[in-house]
Formats: sequence, structure tokens, C-alpha cells
Amino acid sequence: MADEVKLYRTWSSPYGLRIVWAMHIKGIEYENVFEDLSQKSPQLLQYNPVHKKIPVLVHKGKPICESLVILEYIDETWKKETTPLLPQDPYEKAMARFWAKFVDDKLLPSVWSVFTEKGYEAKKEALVPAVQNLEIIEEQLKEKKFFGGESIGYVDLALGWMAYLLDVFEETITQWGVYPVRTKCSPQSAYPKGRGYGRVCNSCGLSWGSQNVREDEVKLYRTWSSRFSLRIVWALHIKGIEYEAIFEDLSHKSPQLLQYNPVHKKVPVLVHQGKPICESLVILEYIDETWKKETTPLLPQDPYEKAMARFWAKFVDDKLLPSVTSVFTEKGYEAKKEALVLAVQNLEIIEEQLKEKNFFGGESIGYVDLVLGWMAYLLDVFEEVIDLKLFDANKFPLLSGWMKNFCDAPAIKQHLPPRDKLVTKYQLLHEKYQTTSN
Ligand SMILES: N[C@@H](CCC(=O)N[C@@H](CS)C(=O)NCC(=O)O)C(=O)O
Repeated sequence: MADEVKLYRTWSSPYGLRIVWAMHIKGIEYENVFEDLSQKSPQLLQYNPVHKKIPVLVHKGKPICESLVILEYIDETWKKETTPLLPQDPYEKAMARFWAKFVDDKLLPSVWSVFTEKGYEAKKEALVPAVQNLEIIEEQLKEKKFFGGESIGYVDLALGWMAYLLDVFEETITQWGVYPVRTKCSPQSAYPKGRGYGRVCNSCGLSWGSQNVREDEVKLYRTWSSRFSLRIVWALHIKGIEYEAIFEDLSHKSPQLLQYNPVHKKVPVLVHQGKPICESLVILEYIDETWKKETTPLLPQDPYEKAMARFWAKFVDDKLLPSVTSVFTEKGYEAKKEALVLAVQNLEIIEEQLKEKNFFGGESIGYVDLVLGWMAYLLDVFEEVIDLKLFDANKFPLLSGWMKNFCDAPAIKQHLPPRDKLVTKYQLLHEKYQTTSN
């Protein structure tokens, strides 16, 4: 059937359940294909060769992997079915993406580690960050029934595992008591609803930034070398958006940075019309959705192509970047060589995606190109500093061509950090990694 929808999942996977719930909310008919993860089916391996994980949604014969990516695909593909899962306003949408990412990157791993840690003391210790993360997410529910407002939305689905699994965990690990969740004020609680600029926290009266923000004001908190910040610099220049750059010293973070990004305390932060957006992938989508007419969109318009771009950007941040970074951070030649194996495997995977294309975005630089941009100017800096060949241009002809094309593009070329300064910075960092004990 042309419109066929299949969901590869297990009966209990919380990631799979996100999709089940979304499909039922939207009223979409689909077939469940239950996997035994100790004996993955050839179909699963074929549909998700990169991660080999469920859930996979197969729509019209085409697979979509990664639950957060699938949720957005569902929302964009079946638009008319119900209230959208994600808000329509670009800022509210960015907030939803930020919190779903927080759930997956911080909250879920911290709660899970309480479950996996051995013994009472270790569990109690692991509980500290878990409770901190719960406090942070508690804040987001103020005056709301659901994270999505009146109805279940994207963040509710992302967090759904907590609603039925916490007390199962508690019962399993009998030491884990019920912890009262304190409430305290944070910038997020002072975020405006909708598009107003008066940001005052309802519970403590803390006012948030100036009330008289210029309509179009754009500020970027960054450092001169941050790989994540450069993604935003490039995107703003591609779109031709005027902005003010605020350079941070990460060893002495400014009160503004801490105020704007209290959760991660990291750059980049984009502040638009006085409202902060954090996390580079979230910021890139925000820029694309806010300044639509400026140029070719950074993300494709077709929901499936868009899901693919999100999948590959996530792959870069979750797999490729950490694997390349670990070659840099590992101590000694042998350990580096070992780390290189995984990095090269990931490079092979990404090389495949460039077949018959100049850029990941097609004819012009797009979302995935910006996310992968660090590779184009940093790999040979790493090679020089660690004195080890990371990247063989003959083995990766497409990536090698892409790196050149990317760095030659005017919006990028004019906004690359000076190479000698990078070498000095990474030399110092490398020395530190090689000499400090873990
Ligand atoms: N996932 C974040 C990562 C941002 C990040 O790691 N930024 C670094 C600079 S490259 C930072 O601000 N580090 C400060 C710290 O960790 O305290 C994003 O994509 O924006």
C-alpha cells in the first residue's frame, strides 16, 4: 500500500512508545513490527544500519530513525490530524526542541544512572544530578497542564517514560525513595508566553533582561574558537542577518551567559528580541524558521528530507564529533590509534552521504554542512598537534572535496578562526590531556 506505515519497536522501549503515543494522538493507522533486540531482524538492520536501534518508522517504504526525529516527521507529515505536537511559533518551537534535547541528553541519562549504579552509596550520589535535572524540568510546568500547554505535545511525549517508569524503578531499586521536588526560579520560568517582551517570573518577580528590546536585535554569545558557535556565525552570515557578537571567556562566564543559559552554561546563545535560544542545533532551526525569505532554506522543505538532515546532524553531534575528539584527548599513541578506528568508521558513514552532491545540503551549504563545518578547518589542526594522520584524502575523496568547497565559500572563509591561533590553543589543550591523570 502506497501510504503504508510500519513501526519497528519493542513492547517496552520508551523511545518506541513515544512514537506509539504520537501515532495514536494523530489517529494514524500503522502496523507494529516487534523486534527481539537480541536477534535483530534483517529489516531493522537494513532500515537503521547506523545505530541498529528501534524505533524505526517506515513510511511509504522509507525509514526514519531516532525518536525525536520521527516525532517531528510525524508532526510535519500528518499536519491536519490534530493540534500540532510542536508549537507553530518559531521561538516556542525552539523551546520545545531545547527541552526535548535536555530530556535525552541530561535527564534520561541521569535518572538511568541511578538505576545502573552499583550499591546504595553510588546510587545516592547519582541521584543528586538526577534530582537537579528533575527540578529544572519541574520549573517548565508552571501554570501548565502539559509541557505542550492544554494538550500533550512533543516534550510530553519525549518525557513520557518518566510518567510510568519512575515508580517501576523505585520498586526495583528499593533504596530509591520519593524525593520532593523543590521549586526555584530560573530564567526559563521567566520566559514570555507568545511574543511579548515583558519577562517577569511569576513566582519571584525576577525580571528578565531589558523590557525595551529592539524588535530586530540579534546578539550572539560565542567564543572566538567554539565549534558550536561558529555554526551560528556562519548561518547568520549566509542569511545576511546583522548581529552583535559577544565574546565570552569561558573561564569567567559573564552573568548574562549564565542568565541566558542557566541549564548548560555554554555558548552559543542567540538572543533575539531579548529572548535567549540555546543549543546550536536548536538555534540553527530557529534561524531558518525565523528568517525564511533571506536565502535558500538551510533545511530541506520536504518532511522526509528534513528528517534525514536532522538525523545526520544528530549523528555528527552524538557519534562523529565525540569519536574524532577522543582521538585528540586519548593519552598516548596506542590509545589514539585505537580511538581512530571508530572515528574512521564514522567518517566512512558520513562520506557515503555526499555521493553525487557538492554539499550535504545539495547545491548550497545547508544545515548538515554547518553542523559538520568544524571538520573542514579543524582536522588538519588536530593532525598537526597530535602528530597523527587522522584523515586520508584518498580514502575520503568526497569529504575531502567538501572540506575545500566549504572553506572556500565566502560566508565561511571570512569567518574561520586563524589557523595559527587554533594550533596554539589546541597544543596547550593537548598537553593538558596528555599530562593530567584521569
Ligand atoms: N550541545 C551544545 C554544545 C555547546 C558547547 O559545548 N559549548 C562549549 C564551547 S565549544 C562551552 O560553552 N563550554 C563551556 C563549559 O562547558 O563550561 C551546542 O550544540 O550548542
